[in-house]
Amino acid sequence: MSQRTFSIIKPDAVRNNATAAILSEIDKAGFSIVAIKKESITKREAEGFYAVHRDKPFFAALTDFMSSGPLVLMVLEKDNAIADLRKLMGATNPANADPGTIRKKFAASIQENAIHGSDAEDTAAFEIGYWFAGYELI
Ligand code: FUP
Repeated sequence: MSQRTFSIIKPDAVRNNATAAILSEIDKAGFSIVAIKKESITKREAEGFYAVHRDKPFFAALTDFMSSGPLVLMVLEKDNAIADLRKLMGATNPANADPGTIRKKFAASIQENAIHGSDAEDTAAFEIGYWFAGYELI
């Protein structure tokens, strides 16, 4: 059944001019783009987005990184979108990512790992609503 997920092309990938190549991978994998916008986010916005990680040792560095430059926020749609995007992304640490995945191809480290994708239906709903208004999702 058709499903929506939320994704970010992170600041490292945007800085490395990998945005178009990553969008091409997403397109080839059969996703349609429901909404897309390039933005620079504040540290406070990054902290709200990653609030589930607020007690982790990497929280400060992660939110500094996410607010360090422009990124691309997207809502993507296809059958089984959440699991299929996670598969296409590869493991959080690119060193452990399978060949052919986006993180294997474009990411440099566990923190600067090129792409975000929601990990479940409830987080997808929270994340889409955090970054997009209803009128942007028609
Ligand atoms: P993922 O769902 O694959 O993005 O991974 P997590 O939700 O576990 O982590 C969210 C983000 O925190 C990662 F994308 C990168 C960052 N992170 C670190 O910087 N260091 C870590 O040890 C783990 C995660």
